[in-house]
Amino acid sequence: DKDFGIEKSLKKLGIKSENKGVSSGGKYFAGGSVIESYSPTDGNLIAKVKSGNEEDYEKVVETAKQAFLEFRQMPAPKRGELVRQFGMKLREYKEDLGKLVSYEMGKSLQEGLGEVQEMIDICDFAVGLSRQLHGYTMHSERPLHRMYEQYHPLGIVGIISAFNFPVAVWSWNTALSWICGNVTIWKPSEKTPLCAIACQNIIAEVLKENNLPLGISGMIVGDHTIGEKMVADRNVALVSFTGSTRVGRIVGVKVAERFGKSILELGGNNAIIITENADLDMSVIGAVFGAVGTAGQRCTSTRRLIIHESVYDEVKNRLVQAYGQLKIGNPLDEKNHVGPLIDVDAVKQYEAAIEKCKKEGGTFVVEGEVLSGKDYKSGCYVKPCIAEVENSYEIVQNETFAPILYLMKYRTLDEAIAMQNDVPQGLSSAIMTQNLREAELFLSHAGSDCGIANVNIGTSGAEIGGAFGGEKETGGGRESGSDVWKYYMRRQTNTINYSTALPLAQGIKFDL
Ligand code: UN1
Repeated sequence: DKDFGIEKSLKKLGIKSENKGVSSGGKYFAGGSVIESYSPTDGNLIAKVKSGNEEDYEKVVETAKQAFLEFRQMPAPKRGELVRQFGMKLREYKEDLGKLVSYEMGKSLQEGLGEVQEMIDICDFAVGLSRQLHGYTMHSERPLHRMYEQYHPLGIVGIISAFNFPVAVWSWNTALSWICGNVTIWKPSEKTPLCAIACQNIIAEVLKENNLPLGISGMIVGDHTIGEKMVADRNVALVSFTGSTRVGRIVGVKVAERFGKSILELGGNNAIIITENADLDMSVIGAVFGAVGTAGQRCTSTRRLIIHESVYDEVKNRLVQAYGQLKIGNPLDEKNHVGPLIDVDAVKQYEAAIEKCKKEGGTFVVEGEVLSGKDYKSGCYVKPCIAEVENSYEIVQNETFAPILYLMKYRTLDEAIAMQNDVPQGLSSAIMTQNLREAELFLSHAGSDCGIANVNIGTSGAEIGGAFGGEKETGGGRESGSDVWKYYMRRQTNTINYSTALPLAQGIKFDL
């Protein structure tokens, strides 16, 4: 077995063969059961992690609460300095962390490094923001009065993240939380606990070097009982949840029940419309990367292609040809395009989806297959496949986290937009066209109903500078860029009377 330098990277990141999965700023403990992290790339055990129990959770929360009291007193630009240093550390660890992401999660090394780059970028973004947490000043209707608004930190932000972006999603939430003056507690996916520990070790260095409270960054590796505790916990002001629509529905209700805040990033069912005016070379590359990148396990993965009838056969043929050239194998080997799925459960779901698609009438133009042989001994490698379908099929209406691409045909652009919108999810969408009218209609209020709508770009690979998230069953949350920081703060309107009288608003007279 080639090692691809993994052992060295694990060592540099402070991952041992046995680890404790609960930490406040890198101070580790754990009293729960042991989770074994296997790599989907080669099926080998990477390391063990002792998970946290409910008592451990309470401890992390207590430490976070104490840390918040100190952290909120620190000026926002100084908190920005902490995030700046974190971004610098990430640059130092980029190779090692990117490699670990690739090895533990299974995405290509390029994409693993890209994920760490997203972390670095959001840090840079947040540093600038730390001096720009602006509120409005408004004119009072009363004389010698001043009115303005300000944003205050919330307290503890809970982050529940998924396996597919095991480090970046955490950093989107922490970089903003920290400059806003919040402390964070992370419950990472149980499928990628080592990536989480590595991140904790990196931020711990920065916290220690600056003599800051370790409770600023907490983490607890644990099962759903820990997630449930966090969701119900009044100490956690905001829960940022990334995962399935099924679980997100429960999280949203539970957090709302206690009038907490939530940010939900749930399933996508993203389509590219390829019009008769599309640049087909571009369309094919965009579609293939969108569908097979991260082995179809991004929330932004391209699941559906809605193709104009006049170019349908040509696009289909080009796709079949492109899929024939895909190299599937160890994602750490840079010659491969497609790595494994996360685990054998995911492989089962891939197989079930293919079967269901066939039952509903779908025809596969590129057949799916679970790969076997010495390069595929983890049992997690599958062949990306393509099926011709109707948008109304139940399987097409659902998100399957696997590289299955659905093709459908349209006649008019209105029809294509209606198909694009006619799914329960609303995350990402794209149109391939060189025609201004088509592009603008797609972006208009009568166009895509998604949180992300692109022209001549695929559905995945969003930049951190924009607000990331989607509508409908995607949950409505936004993370990362633009003015998303406002979700991480509480807003306060302040009116100050510097006159010698007490005039009431709305002209009300109240004399004693
Ligand atoms: C996710 O799949 O959870 O837009 C996030 C993208 C990445 C983020 C995806 N920047 O594909």
